[in-house]
Order: sequence, then C-alpha cells, then structure tokens
Amino acid sequence: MQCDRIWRDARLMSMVGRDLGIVEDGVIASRGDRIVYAGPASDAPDFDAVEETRCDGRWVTPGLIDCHTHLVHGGDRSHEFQLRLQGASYEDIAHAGGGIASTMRATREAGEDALVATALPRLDALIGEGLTTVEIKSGYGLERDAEIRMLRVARRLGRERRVGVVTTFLGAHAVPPEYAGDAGAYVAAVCDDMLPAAAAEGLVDAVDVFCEGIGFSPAHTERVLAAAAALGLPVKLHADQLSNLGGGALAARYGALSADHLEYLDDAGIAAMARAGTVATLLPGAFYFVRETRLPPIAALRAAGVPIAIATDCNPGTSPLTSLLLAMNMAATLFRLTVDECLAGVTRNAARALGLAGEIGTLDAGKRCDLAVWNVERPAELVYRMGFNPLHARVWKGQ
Ligand code: DI6
Ligand code: FE
Repeated sequence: MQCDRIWRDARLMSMVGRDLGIVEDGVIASRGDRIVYAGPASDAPDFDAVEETRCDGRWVTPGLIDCHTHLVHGGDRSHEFQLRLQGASYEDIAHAGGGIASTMRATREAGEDALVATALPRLDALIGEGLTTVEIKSGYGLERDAEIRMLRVARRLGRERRVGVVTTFLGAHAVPPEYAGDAGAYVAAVCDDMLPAAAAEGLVDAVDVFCEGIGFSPAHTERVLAAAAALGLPVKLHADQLSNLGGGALAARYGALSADHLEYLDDAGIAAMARAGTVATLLPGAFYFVRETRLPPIAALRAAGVPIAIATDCNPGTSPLTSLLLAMNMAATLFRLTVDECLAGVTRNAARALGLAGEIGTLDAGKRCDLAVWNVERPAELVYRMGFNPLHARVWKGQ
C-alpha cells in the first residue's frame, strides 16, 4: 500500500476509545495530510512509503489542542498582578477601570502587525510543546473594527505558523466605556452589527460570551447566543466561573460545544450539559492565578459522563499561561484529574470542544496527521513534570 510517510517503532497513545488507547509496537502511516493507518505493527498493511521515520520506541500522541485561549491581545497586566499581590481583588481592579478594559485600550491602540508580533512568542511557546491546533478568541476590541482586527490577526497566525487556528468571536466579553451603564445597547450592537460583520468576512468559527456578574447577565447572554444560532454559528460560554448564574444550563440549552471554567456549576447545569453533549472545559491556570478556592464539580461531571477538556485560557488578566503541559499538571494537582483524563482533555475532548472530533484529537485512520513525539518513559510523565518540555518532534498535517 502506497503512503507518503511512515513512523515505525512507536508506542502510541492513540486516545481512541475511553482511555489512552495504548499500542505498544505501533505504526502510523500518512498520505497527504491524513492518517491512513495507526495501530499495531503486526496488523499493518505492507506499506511502500516515500519517507520513513524510526521513533526508537518513543511515545506518540495526537498533536495537542488548546481549545480556549485569548492569545491575541495588546499589552500585559503585570502591574495589576502587583496590585493583587498587595491585596486588591480581580473584581476590585475591574471595577476601577482596569482588568479587561485596560487590555481593551492596549489592543485598540495596537495595529495588526503589532498584535501578530506580540502573539507569536506565546503561540511559539505552545507549539514548542507539541500543540497543533489552537482556539483564539476576540474580546479585547469591544468595537466592530477592533474585534475584526483581532480575528484577522488570529487567522494570520495560522498562516505564519504551521498550526491549525480556530477563531471565536467574544464581542460580549465586557461592556466597553462607550456603553457604560447600558449593557443592553452594547449587546444590541454585538448582535446586530459586530457579529454579523465579522461573520460576513468568514472570521468566526464560533461565538462565546462572558456570562458573569462582571460580564453579561444570562438574559443578555441569551440574546447573543440566539444571534449566533440565527447565523448558524456554534456557541460556547464562559460560565459559572466566579458565581452561579446558571451558565452551564444556558449553554446546554443552546447546544453549546462547551461551557468553560465551571467552578460554580450546579447539579442542574451538569445534568443539562450531559444531555446536550456539551464539553466541560476546565481552566486550571485561571483557578490558580486568581487563587480560586472553589473547585469545579469534578466528581459529579465524571459521574454524569460529561466529557472534560483542559485548556490554558491564555489571557493577560487571569491566566498568563502558555503551557498545556503545565495546564495538565495543574488539572491533576489542583482538580485531581487522572492522567488519562488530563491527556484526553488536551486531545480527544479538546477536539470535541471545538466541534472537530471527526477531524483531530485521536490517532485514527481518516484523521488529520497531527502528531507529537515525546521523550518520556510512560504517559504519566507528560502530566507529572513542571516546567520541563520532553517534546522530541511535532508533525502537522503529515509534515
Ligand atoms: N474569563 C477569564 O478568566 C478571562 N476572561 C473571561 O471571560 C479574563 C480576561 C481578562 O481579565 O483579561
Ligand atoms: Fe477565557
């Protein structure tokens, strides 16, 4: 059988099925950007490959997927970090005109090239750890042109680097100063002007809302979700992060791909998400950075069979994190996720949170040939180390 590339002598974490899908003596073959075979060497067809790579017994996983980031933004918030070290809370800072509004100002001032230049080092850090797909949100422009610029930058990052980029419109991230005190008017602008304009340019793969006391009420959130649905766009939600507003259940009602954060998610929300097949995306970097003490309801999510994804939430205010490996370690240590759950969270379930379960996230014939090859002895080592990168090689679309 003809193929372009073959990887032999690999130990596979295929992530097919419910666990790690381990294959001890494995082979992967690709044609074009697709996997044509991934499985035991003993069952492999007789391949005639243009190029052959010996993995010398190394572990191979699907390329890692970060399904929730705010990677594109101007400036940083290290000064607010210092204020928080002196006792100010995230909400105090937000109410004093800092927080998302301060990143909004820096993002509006930055041109497209500057936004690309500041995002690239963050993207490169993720890629350097085996990332092959990243979701990138808007949400720091908070006006039509600046939101569109952020999404254009996100698309451009996908041309500057060999990586898949999935965009999310998050115009409803905060009420900008022009609409202070009139969230309803801003939501109308989001629904009637900003979102349709961004979608018309093909810049929107999904729509997200920050449903929170310091963000948007459930009623306003629902207007944005309905506008997205009317445009045929999938939705997701920042839900139940700092308080319980029923965000998980609201997300489920709109068939959301994912509901994210979820520290305050309640039983009704869990049941609704389970029924809707909505992924629970956990963001342990934000939990750590804001020193949250309330844990997401892991045991109940597990019991209900809600798929769990893990992401960096890379953003300047609450999670300046550019390591999915560290996010996995935090999910294990802080949330007590198992090694299998952590690895599924950055592969199979992250793919599902992006609506790409048929395309990426497992080593399976027909999927995109996105691989990470690791210098580790066993799977747990990928979750166990902190600040050490054992990546040996990364393959995107078969190359
Ligand atoms: N939740 C978060 O944790 C971030 N956005 C959101 O909706 C925080 C964004 C920021 O503070 O800049
Ligand atoms: Fe976020």
